[in-house]
Amino acid sequence: MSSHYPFTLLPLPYSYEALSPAIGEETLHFHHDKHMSTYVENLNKALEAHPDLQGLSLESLLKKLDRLPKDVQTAVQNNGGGVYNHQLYFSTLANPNSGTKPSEDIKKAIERDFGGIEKMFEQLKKAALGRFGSGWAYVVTDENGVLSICSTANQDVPELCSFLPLFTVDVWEHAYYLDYQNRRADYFDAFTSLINWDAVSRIYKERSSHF
Ligand code: MN3
Repeated sequence: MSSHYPFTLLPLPYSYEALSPAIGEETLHFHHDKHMSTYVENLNKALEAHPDLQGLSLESLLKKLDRLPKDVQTAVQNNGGGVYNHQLYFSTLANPNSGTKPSEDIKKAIERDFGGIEKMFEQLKKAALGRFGSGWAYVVTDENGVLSICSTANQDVPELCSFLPLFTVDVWEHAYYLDYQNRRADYFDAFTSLINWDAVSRIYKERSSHF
């Protein structure tokens, strides 16, 4: 994605079949090419009349949400958040056979803060299933590298509560309905096999370099 307006839709970093059967080809086409694409378009539309905001990165826009002009605030919250969340979601998934591995640093942090990967997924699942309606559940780090679970409604982002996300599960129905209908728990269980640990470890390292 370009770093500021006009934002563009990044292609998926894998083929549309890559996550099948956990997440099917048709779901990925709709989710990426239609849903995510609409957030990008609507974010650009919202910024069209605000040349003063057009040089800002997506993270900067979201961080200064409270100080944005009223007529653009909700549009940036919903569509900017939509772009941010989907970018994170799609870029931290991979085919389960691609052999990605958690780094030693993140492995240690997961052990220390959750008691292991399975326990981390148990807590993330609780947040994902507990989110009423549409939203997201994340594994996040704080400024000291301590990991925890966070959940947001709609397209809100964890930056709004000063957490730095490492990866996320989209629990909007559009993310799983074609494959799982109402079975959000089954979608979640399949999702855990798709984590791109190389990407997540890289993000943790980037976040950690600011600590
Ligand atoms: Mn989605």
